[in-house]
Amino acid sequence: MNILLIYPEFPDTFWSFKHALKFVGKRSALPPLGLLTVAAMLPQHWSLRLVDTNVRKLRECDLAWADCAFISAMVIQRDSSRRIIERCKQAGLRVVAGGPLFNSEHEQFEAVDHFILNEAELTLPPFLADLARGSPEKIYTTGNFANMHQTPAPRWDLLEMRRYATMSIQFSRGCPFNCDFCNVTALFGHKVRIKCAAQIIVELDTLYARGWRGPVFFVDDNFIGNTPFLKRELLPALIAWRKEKRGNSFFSRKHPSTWPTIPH
Ligand code: B12
Repeated sequence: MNILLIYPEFPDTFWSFKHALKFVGKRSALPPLGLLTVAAMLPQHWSLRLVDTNVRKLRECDLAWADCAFISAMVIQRDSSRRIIERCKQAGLRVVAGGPLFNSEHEQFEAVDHFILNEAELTLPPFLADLARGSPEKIYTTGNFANMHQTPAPRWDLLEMRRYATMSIQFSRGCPFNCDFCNVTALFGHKVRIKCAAQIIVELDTLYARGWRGPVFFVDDNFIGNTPFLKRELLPALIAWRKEKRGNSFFSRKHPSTWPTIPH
């Protein structure tokens, strides 16, 4: 099975950094980490091709090659998602969609064949099993949260890394707090779920081995949500990792969606 993993284009907003990126010779700020993570959960004998339309165009030959399209998007990519879904359907592809946009409003996308909602660690395996049996359903969803110890390392080999300003790693999901300006807990829950330090080191080693020398963004909802683990295990592991390496800096976030006054 030939799978096209497609990331729709961002509109020209502040957070797309479109104009600033030209100064550093990059096409996009960050990779589509959701799609790269989902790619690592797909059967190994499937052929995968990533098209991040922020980096390059979706070509007719991509569509002709594929049997099926996997699309991920945020709400801000709504319009470009619609255009891509239409092209995929015209090309006769089966369309599978997941990620924040479809978690928020899947009912707005009638043309999509299958929605894999919430965390793919939980909802993708039943879809793949049903697909193998020849009877996949329209919607896969769950009220549970995934154990991140089972989250595979992203498929960095699918990415044209040099096109991006920053690489990203996700260490945890969820946040223990209840801030009225943020919807992270509604999406990912109050319990902070974490990867173990060894998983993070494998991800960093892979990025380094593939030649990445640049910033690494920890995209966590709240990087300091599990302070004891951070102090005891992750930070010492990161400090030790960096001692032997050159060229990588780390940063974590105060997410823009928690700054309600910033235009987008
Ligand atoms: C990194 C990040 C960014 C980066 C860009 C990332 C990129 N790829 O280019 C930056 C900092 C630029 C950014 C900006 C914005 N962001 Co942002 N961002 C994130 C963040 C923190 C991490 C995303 C990530 O890498 N996650 C890790 C991956 C592994 O998780 P995932 O994508 O959810 O994927 C999992 C599942 O969703 C599923 N899945 C995902 N895709 C698919 C596809 C298929 C086919 C399948 C089967 C499954 C599947 O499987 C994965 C594994 O479980 C999330 C919060 C979060 N915790 O996810 C917010 C988040 C995605 N952002 C959000 C928002 C609102 C924004 C802004 C609009 C903020 C603003 N006020 O301007 C801007 C818009 C950007 C723009 N260009 O205009 C919202 C989206 C809400 C929504 N319903 O769309 C989120 C969820 C944060 C929130 N508080 O609600 N963002």
